[in-house]
Amino acid sequence: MPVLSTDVPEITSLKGIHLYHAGMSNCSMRVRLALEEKGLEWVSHEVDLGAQENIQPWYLAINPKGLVPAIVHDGVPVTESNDILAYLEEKFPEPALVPADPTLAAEANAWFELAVSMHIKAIKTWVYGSSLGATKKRSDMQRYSEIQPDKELVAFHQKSLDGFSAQDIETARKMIADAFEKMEKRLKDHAYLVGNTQSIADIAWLPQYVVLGTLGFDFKPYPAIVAWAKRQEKRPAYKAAIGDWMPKVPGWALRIAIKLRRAFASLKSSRRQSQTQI
Ligand SMILES: N[C@@H](CCC(=O)N[C@@H](CS)C(=O)NCC(=O)O)C(=O)O
Repeated sequence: MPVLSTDVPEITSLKGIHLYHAGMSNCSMRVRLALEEKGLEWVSHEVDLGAQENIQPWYLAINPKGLVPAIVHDGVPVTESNDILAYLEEKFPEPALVPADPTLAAEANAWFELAVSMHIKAIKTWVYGSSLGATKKRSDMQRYSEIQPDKELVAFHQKSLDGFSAQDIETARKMIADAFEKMEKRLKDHAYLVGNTQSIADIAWLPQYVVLGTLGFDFKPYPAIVAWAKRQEKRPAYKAAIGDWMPKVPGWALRIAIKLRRAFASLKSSRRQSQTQI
């Protein structure tokens, strides 16, 4: 489990739970949901990914991979959303988010692992390829590739700058659709993904629904997932963990704003290119 050791006084002196996160980051949403479901107090530190704050030295001292989320609990940094949830479960077992029954616990972990395993190849590829576009600048890539030990992530960001192919995006969509079909089957006659209570399985997947839905993924084929998400949105944890961190405009307006931003950026870059060619 990435519980990291550090001797940086600004980190070791922190008391309580400090969360380093970003509003629309689905991995951050998971940790916020777990903290809220467990009724824990936490101090928010928003990390501006657009401004590359995540690869500044002060943040790399907390998470050497430069990724959100991370927590610092009583001076100890813990990274990776699945490991943070396991850590919180161990330190704050009530209310339990991992079922006591070992078979159900294995099922819940399998749902969580499925979400983690699809993060780059499916979720991020669909989100950035079909909607957001690149969030790094070409000039950031040299430094990023030097500090980022996860080479899949480096390749991902390079590809988001070079452009995903239609095939990449379709493969991602298909992987997501396969997972949602599995969820739809389960949720047709069950209130939760595992057992009869909220678990890390629901916490792993609700953020995917929220982010993909906001960016225009088609949920019409999945009425049971939509009904589950509506129930999830009524939980007291939802507002503090997700609702309060979402853009204050409806999804359709956000999608138009993203398209305009991308069109403007590509116009600027083609003007720059034609100026250098003259
Ligand atoms: N495996 C990590 C993935 C975390 C991750 O990819 N976070 C994204 C936001 S959702 C991030 O920090 N991206 C910044 C970057 O790639 O530079 C986890 O589960 O916590």
